[in-house]
Amino acid sequence: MSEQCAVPLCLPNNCKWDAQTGEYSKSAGSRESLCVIEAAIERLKSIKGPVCVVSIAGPCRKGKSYILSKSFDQGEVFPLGHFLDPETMGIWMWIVPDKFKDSNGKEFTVVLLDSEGIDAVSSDGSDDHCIFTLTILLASVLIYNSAGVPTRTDLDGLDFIVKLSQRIQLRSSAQTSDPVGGESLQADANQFHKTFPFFVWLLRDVVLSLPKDCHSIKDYFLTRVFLSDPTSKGDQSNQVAESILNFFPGFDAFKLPPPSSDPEVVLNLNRDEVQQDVNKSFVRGVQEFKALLRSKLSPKRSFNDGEYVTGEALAALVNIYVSALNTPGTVPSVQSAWETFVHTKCTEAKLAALRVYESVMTSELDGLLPCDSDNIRQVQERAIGESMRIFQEETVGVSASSSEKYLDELMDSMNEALKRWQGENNRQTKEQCHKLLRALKEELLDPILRELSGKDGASVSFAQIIGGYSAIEQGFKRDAKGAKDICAQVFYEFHPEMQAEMEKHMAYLQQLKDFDESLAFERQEKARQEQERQRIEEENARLEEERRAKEKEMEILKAKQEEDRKRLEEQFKADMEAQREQMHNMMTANMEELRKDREAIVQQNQTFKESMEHMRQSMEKRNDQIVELQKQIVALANRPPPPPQKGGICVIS
Ligand SMILES: Nc1nc2c(ncn2[C@@H]2O[C@H](COP(=O)(O)OP(=O)(O)OP(=O)(O)O)[C@@H](O)[C@H]2O)c(=O)[nH]1
Ligand SMILES: [Mg+2]
Repeated sequence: MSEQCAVPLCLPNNCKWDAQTGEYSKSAGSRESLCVIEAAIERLKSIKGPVCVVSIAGPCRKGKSYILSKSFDQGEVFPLGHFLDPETMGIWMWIVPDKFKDSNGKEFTVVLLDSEGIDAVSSDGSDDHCIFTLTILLASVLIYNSAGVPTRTDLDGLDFIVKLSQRIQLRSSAQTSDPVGGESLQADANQFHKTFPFFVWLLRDVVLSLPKDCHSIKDYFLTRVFLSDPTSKGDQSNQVAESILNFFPGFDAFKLPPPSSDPEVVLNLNRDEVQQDVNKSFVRGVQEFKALLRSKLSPKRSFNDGEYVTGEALAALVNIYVSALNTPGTVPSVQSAWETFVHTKCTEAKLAALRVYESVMTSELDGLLPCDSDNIRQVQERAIGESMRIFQEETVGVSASSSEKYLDELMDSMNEALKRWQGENNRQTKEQCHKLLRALKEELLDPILRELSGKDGASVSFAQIIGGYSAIEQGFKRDAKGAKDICAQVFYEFHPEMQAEMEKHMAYLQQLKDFDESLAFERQEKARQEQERQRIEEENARLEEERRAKEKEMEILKAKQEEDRKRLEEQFKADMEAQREQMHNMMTANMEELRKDREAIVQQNQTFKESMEHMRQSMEKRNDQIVELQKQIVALANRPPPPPQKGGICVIS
């Protein structure tokens, strides 16, 4: 299969495409459903950044495939038909290799979708507009391509545009009281412009000039073709015109002259040998159309304000939408499709990030336990850094508010994992410390104690016993490995064992001339204080680590929110501009009522303010958590030392 050719993104069930050879054929069966082509999905998934989808639709055999590839200088990526039968079936896809940039300098990829003629299936005897519906759902810019300048009556045939309001649902049924019913769908229709593509009507083979009072073909559309007639309210043509201006966020029109009067040239428009015979006005027109399209390109928006669609997201949406279109009685929902994608993507990103965390922890701590808790924390910090990087990379396009929940879950899982690592480290520390203490005691104190209970017991001095104890303490400090607080705890807990031992020799001890009870007590008290000091230090370090991890999480969210804010502002500005333009279009087309409705919607539009407020609140919440941790750290550091314990008679313990 040639890499220089478009691939089908989805085909009717009665069409076949061989991924190996690129061969495409139509079988005799009837058309019942749409099939998504995995090879195209794979290509889409490889685009990690935002995409702008330019789709073309319109009647059969009107040069759609030609103009779509020509508009992006892509050669003959979409096969042209030279016969009367429709050539393109389903939706074919080509990813433009050059990168484009939006007004913020953010790169995006242009995906071209060439669709079958609107009337291609009616020749099969069915009224199936699934392909058109899918094209609308996927596009950022829709080129509606038709021959000649339509008259008002020609609009009558475009009822599939009016029917979009029954074929697409904006919000998920959870948010509407009447899932597929009329009312909620009507309410949706008023908001379609939030996710629908920009509508460009491209007229081919236009030879006639514009009337004097029209500055442009768009002006002609608004004042002639779309002009609302109050006496024929509810007419099909009125409804089509209103739907175009109401559902789509923007409208423009462009006309192209015929490429040539010579049928041979027209038929072979892509061949080098006919290029000198192509009308210059056509070539110029194509260049101007290219420029018009360029001005409309921007990353595809998702259902949620401030989020955009990546190649990967588009691949997921294709699958979700096609599955809805194939299910009788189901209307594809823009919101639930996006929510499904966000949930799947963020869950995958969380799991991938957690795997990275585990692998860093395991590889760096393998064979290192028992070790100082600080070592574990340092590894933990590196592992969190790596894991967050993955999470951020995997969730591009998804806003901070949508990904926050999953990031919190990821942090919780990593904290749980840290506790497990620390628990294991504490266990191993304890085990080793016990072993060490026993060995030290056996070596350094037991011989003295044996002597004490022997026949020469009287020759033992209390200083000797204290010396043995000090030697154990030094040996322990030198050789104990692991969590410091646990070492100190084990050392302190070792005293009762010693005490029991000492009590056996009490009678002898009290006879020793240099026996000093308070000195013995001091030793125990020192061990207790050391244990407490280490415990506080550990608690302090733990809180400090928690604070750093929270800060890291906050950094990620801040970076995401900063991007969201920029994008929201940009989208809001573009929205306002588009709304104004579209209201102006409505006014020109005499659709005063529609214009007023739109104005009311614009005035109610709180999303920008709400999103900003949500961002501010979530930042504040995290800031508060960090401040609280900081307070706990200070409080812990300033805690007065615990009072000495009043114990009974102690010897060494
Ligand atoms: N008259 C005319 N013919 C054109 C124009 N542009 C391309 N063609 C020719 O029209 C024929 C069909 O072109 P396609 O691009 O395959 O048309 P299409 O709309 O994609 O056709 P289907 O996929 O079958 O719906 C080819 O022979 C083209 O060379 C144009 O502006 N005017
Ligand atoms: Mg075609």
